[in-house]
Amino acid sequence: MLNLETLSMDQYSFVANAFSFGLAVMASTTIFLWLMRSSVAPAYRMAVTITGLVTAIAAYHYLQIMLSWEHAVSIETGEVVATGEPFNRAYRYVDWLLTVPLLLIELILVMKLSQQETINKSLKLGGAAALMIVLGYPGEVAETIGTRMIFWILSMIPFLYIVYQLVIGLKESVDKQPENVKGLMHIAAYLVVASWAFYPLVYLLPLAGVTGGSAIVAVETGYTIADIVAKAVFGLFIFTIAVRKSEAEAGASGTSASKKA
Ligand SMILES: *C/C=C(C)/C=C/C=C(C)/C=C/C1=C(C)CCCC1(C)C
Repeated sequence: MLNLETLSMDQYSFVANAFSFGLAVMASTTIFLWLMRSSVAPAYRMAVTITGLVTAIAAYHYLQIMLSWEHAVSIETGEVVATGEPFNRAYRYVDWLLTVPLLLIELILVMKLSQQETINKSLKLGGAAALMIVLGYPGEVAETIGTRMIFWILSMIPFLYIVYQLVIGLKESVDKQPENVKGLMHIAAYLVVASWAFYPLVYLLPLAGVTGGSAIVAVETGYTIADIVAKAVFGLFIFTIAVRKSEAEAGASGTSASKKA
């Protein structure tokens, strides 16, 4: 449905630059998070490690996406010509399949709930997230608008379940967090909802009358911006929460505040 030959040369390089920017952000965030890991208390190191793992997986896939974009077309006398090698949209979906459950697990880990609750919530939310991505893919690569629409609707079911869980289901756990991070925890949960809501909207753009080269630019740069917010910006939030909780627990050690599990 999205034909690369409808791109102008400027549109083609704009998207190439967006991928390159995405790669730089993901790679540098990974280095930062992993280097700073020891500045949080041991209880939060797993959350920070996974946060960096998410951006590392994304950095690798942005490299692949960038190369696939390069190989899919050649520039001949100022025109974008398809080489016959397809632009591989599966890289994004494989990336999401791995990173989306991990993002929810980061959020759950930094809350430091009981072990049972951590496992329960990770399985429920992580499973729903994986299902959402699997259901979205057939529509992303479909030839017709109708198919794109059907898989959008199917994928929206687990998506809405996750939103419900983040806004209502986790509220009780968020309310039990220490005072100095409660506000940040709320923002983190809403940041997930707001940044994730961007994806189904971007997916719909080709159905909303955006066509040809503009549709490709809108979808590819739209997903790239959303990825940067959902993985790197969100990751730095999780890191900040881990630092604040570590500080609060060090300050309160010996009092009941540090005994919360
Ligand atoms: C780092 C990548 C992230 C956070 C990706 C999130 C992706 C989504 C929330 C995608 C959702 C979709 C729908 C709800 C319907 C249409 C198909 C998707 C997969 C774009």
